[in-house]
Amino acid sequence: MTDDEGPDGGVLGAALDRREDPSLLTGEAKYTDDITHDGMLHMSVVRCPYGHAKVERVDASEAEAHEDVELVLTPEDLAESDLPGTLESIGMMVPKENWPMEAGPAEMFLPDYPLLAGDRALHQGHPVAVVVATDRYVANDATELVDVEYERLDAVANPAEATEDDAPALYEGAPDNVIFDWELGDPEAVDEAFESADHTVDIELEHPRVIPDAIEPRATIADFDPLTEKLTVEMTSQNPHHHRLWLSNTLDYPEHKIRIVAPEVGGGFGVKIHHYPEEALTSWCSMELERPVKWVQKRSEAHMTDAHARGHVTEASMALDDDGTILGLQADTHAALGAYVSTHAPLIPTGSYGMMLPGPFDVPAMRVNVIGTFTNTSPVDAYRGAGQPEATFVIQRLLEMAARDLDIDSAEIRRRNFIPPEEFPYAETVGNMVYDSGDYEKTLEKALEIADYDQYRQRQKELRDEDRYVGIGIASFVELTGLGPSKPGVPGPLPTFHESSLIRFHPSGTVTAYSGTADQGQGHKTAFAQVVAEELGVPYEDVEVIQGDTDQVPQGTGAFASRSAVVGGNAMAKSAEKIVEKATKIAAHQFEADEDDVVFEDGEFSIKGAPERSISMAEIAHEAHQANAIPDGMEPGLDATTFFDPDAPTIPFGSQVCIVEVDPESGEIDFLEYVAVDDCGEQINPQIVKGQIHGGIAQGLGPALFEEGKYDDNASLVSGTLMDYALPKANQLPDYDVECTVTPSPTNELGLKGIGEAGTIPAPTALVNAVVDALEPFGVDHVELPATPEKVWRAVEKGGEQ
Ligand code: MCN
Ligand code: SMO
Repeated sequence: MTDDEGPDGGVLGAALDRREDPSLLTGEAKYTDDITHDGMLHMSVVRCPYGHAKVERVDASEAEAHEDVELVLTPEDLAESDLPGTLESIGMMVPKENWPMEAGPAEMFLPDYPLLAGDRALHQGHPVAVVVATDRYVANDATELVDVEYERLDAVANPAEATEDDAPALYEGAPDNVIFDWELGDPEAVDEAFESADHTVDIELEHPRVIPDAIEPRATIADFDPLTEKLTVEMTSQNPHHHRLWLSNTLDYPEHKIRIVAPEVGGGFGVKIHHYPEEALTSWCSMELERPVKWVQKRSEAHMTDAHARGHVTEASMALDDDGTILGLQADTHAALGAYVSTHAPLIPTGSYGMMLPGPFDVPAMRVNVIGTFTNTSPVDAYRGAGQPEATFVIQRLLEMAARDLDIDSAEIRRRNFIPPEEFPYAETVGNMVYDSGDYEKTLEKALEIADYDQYRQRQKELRDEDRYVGIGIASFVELTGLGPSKPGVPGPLPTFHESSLIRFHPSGTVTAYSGTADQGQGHKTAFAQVVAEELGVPYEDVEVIQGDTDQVPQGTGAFASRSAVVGGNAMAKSAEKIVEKATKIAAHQFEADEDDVVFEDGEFSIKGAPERSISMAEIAHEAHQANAIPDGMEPGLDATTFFDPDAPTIPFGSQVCIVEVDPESGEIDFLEYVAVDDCGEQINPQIVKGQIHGGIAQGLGPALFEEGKYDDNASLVSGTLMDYALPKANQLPDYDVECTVTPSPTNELGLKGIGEAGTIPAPTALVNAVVDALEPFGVDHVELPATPEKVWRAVEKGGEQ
């Protein structure tokens, strides 16, 4: 097998270089901010500087008087307009009886999410007004001419404190700041497990808030054409068709009159899924002015207003028998959802966290309670891993504590608890999930072998005698990927969770393939071309892939929940199958043979047993368009469209082993080894898969080591810029050894599972487990995230006192 060939000798599964890279790496690629239109204006946003404030008065007169200012929109204008003016969250769009999870929140408090704060601004950065001017700098400066009078109110940022009696309520209808109080599992079975257990462990932890930072901030150009009445919106979107529907609702404007185009998008990681005020405000301004309007977010605005992530306060415990077998698990979590309920926010701490809490383990009894709370902060929503780094942290920290107490090796306690391979396909869990396929131990064994685990355990003992502290951290995980289906009953937000594909065969035999998903750097144009080329038997170079334009692609869902390969890839394969089916009929007609006698191999049709006479797929495409020699009554052309709605999500898995040396004097952490073994089923392109795992680990280690979104007691963001928010740099991260095992998913023909988030999920846990293991001689039993040198040092000091 070379890099140009997959396991079966074809292009599917080949580790090809990504075809999109030359333009991305040479700076040729066009991002939203690279685009200009004639007569384009620029929007800038006036934002509330406080965590919580009454908006007493907005006086725009001075800004309006500026000669280069074309428009100022205030809350009064919004109230006077006939726009709905609020954003929807999926909680609003899904009737309760159709809540896409069996165990979904029974009730939710869902307030309006206004485009512009009215009488009250509920978090720092919420838009209060917008200014449109002829030039970006004038627009920015003119925001200072809008005179807003605020009265500051008490604010709360911590999700657990938000539910206390003396906390300020964000909404009258939710005096305790509770959005939902969700419980899953069997409390009685858990009580019994804890009563009968030989051993229990418990932990109180905070999973700190993470602020996502894609290289490209959010940006929008809205261009309303008064003649055609078409609104074209170029924007940084992971899911253009969803954004079209949401914008249609927010602006009360027909969906077919809106075209969303996602140009090259410089990273999304979840942030660019959601529906925010600014894209709708830009569109509204363009419709008012009948001119193109551009808005480009500044980094400090991104920190204040992009959906944040994690932000849990948790108490959890585990019951085990004395050989380390898990008997019960319980967790009580306060999850900060911010000042408004963002698009998918309720699903993250429930479906992706609560239901995934058992991880890869056979947990016989579980109870989890999640209280989603309002806080005076930016909304919290999906971000790479979405709830599962949090879930993995809880169960894998508890298991690690139990291993230490019971004096069982960290790897061994995991082996004893994994769901065994014979339970598959379709192992059912106490989280109400169905896992499709798995061989969890295999990834662990492979990771241990690569990391030379046994040798490091030995070294660890020897080095302690030299006052050197090496620690080994293991984290095994599973993940919910490949969402759908769309139909309720299985996790998956509406409006859609299926994926479309359209394959167009041109008369010359080349192909354009359209996919409903839209990438932000994941390499879909390469991967989907591999699927199409393989299935159609045409050269890879003859296939072009188009995404990210709602007027070109029939319908779509988008790139998130690591779903594009599974749902989009299989949609492609299915359209290709339809084409092969029709082409077979044409070939039979040409051969004057029975359809059943026609074989299709390596892009050539021939008659069984008579390979000397053959017709290529490209020739058939030509014939199909010529329509001279096709069966009577057959439509000309050779295109196919598919909407693929899978029956179930896919559950990839893996294990990471992190080996560090910790300096107890300074709290500094040095990486010695970092091994990740992942299983995402079959792979379309192993090089892309590895790249995804690399990026994913970095995104998990950032919040493990340094990243923390902090608000002060007034809910003012302390980490508002990259001066105060430490993104990891390449030289601070280890070299990774990345390997894969292959356990195909039975849910889809290609046998794929998602990989886009897998690296991120176990990384914080692997790191903390390693640090705690290193510091065992100091009595350290936990280090909070992020494990900064200060926290590590304090843990050593505190541990020493015990
Ligand atoms: N792939 C494959 N074989 C598989 C699975 C995936 O070859 N068995 C390939 C796919 O063809 C695709 C890539 O790996 O090129 C990732 O596929 P998938 O796991 O389906 O994820 P999506 O394409 O749906 O991307 C979303 C996912 C998520 S949810 C986040 S968050 C994240 C991630 O991708 N954001 C990213 N990786 C990112 N990578 C980049 N560069 N930028 C982001 O914003
Ligand atoms: S957080 Mo990924 O875009 O689902």
